[in-house]
Amino acid sequence: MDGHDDILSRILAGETLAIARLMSRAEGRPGDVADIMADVHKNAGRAHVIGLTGVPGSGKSTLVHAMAKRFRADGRTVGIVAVDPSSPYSGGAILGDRVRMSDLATDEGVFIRSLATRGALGGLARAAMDTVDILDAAGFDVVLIETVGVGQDEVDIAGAAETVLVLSAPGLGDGIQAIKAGVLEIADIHVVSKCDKDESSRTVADLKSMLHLGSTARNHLGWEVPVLRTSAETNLGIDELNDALNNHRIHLVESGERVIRRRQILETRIVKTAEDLLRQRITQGDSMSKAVESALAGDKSPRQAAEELLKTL
Ligand SMILES: Nc1nc2c(ncn2[C@@H]2O[C@H](COP(=O)(O)OP(=O)(O)OP(=O)(O)O)[C@@H](O)[C@H]2O)c(=O)[nH]1
Ligand SMILES: [Mg+2]
Repeated sequence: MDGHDDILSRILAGETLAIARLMSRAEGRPGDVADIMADVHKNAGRAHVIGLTGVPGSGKSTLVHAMAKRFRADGRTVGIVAVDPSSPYSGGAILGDRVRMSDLATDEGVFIRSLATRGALGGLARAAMDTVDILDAAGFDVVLIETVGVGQDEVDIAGAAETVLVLSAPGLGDGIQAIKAGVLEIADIHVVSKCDKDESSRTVADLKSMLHLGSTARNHLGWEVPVLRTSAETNLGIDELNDALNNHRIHLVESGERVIRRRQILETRIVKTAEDLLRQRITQGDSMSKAVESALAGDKSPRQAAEELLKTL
């Protein structure tokens, strides 16, 4: 059994095996690694954490790949957290991601981790954020998180990044409309992918008019949310996206928004983790079955039973 200090120093030194092992433990049995994760968290905070979300098939993985290559060209190391969508229609994409990512897989400066959604048990957001912390503490310069912009958890995960990219693509059933309400608003940078396709000008125009109409959920303190066009096929817009990401980071620091953002991110993490812990506690033991029995017998309403259950904690 490795000692705590030994694991920590191996993580901080960026040792691949130690990183992968801690990720697995943090994902599966977070309670067992709470102390080490606390030290990992203390050592995190240097990486540029970028969240990328968009509807299934919008080109997220392809763009992540192109961005990772661009960062590597500047000598920056990259951690990638791919949150696999649980939706059945995207089931095939997981293998596709692996194949597409494979030329990065042999690069020592890139670490790719796929996280599986774990259905009703939840805990995905917590696990994703712990994974980001590990990569950050291990010294990766940029950490990219890819999530599908469909489930609330997935949107929250992408939203809990310093810089949030929302991807739209032409030809995906009225692309812009298909994206979950509220997702467009979390963007610091909008990207329209697949701009090698003719219909993409239409998508850009639709997006711009929607952004013009809607209010933004975030106070960006002077940051103008750009709408960028990319094509992973022709490499169009990848340099511009890289510039925008760098500019956004500078903006965060100079405007003071970074502190506000960190506060929001921590709040999300604490709420998500508290939800996890609470769910675990109320479903363990026999208090739950007692609560169900009392509701079934008509002695208590579901709400009264729930309140009673919380009192037993
Ligand atoms: N023409 C064109 N096709 C693209 C581009 N980017 C991605 N695609 C294609 O779009 C499809 C989906 O790309 P992915 O990168 O897997 O999309 P995703 O958003 O990660 O998909 P999920 O993970 O399943 O949600 C693939 O067939 C890609 O080859 C692009 O810039 N131009
Ligand atoms: Mg993908």
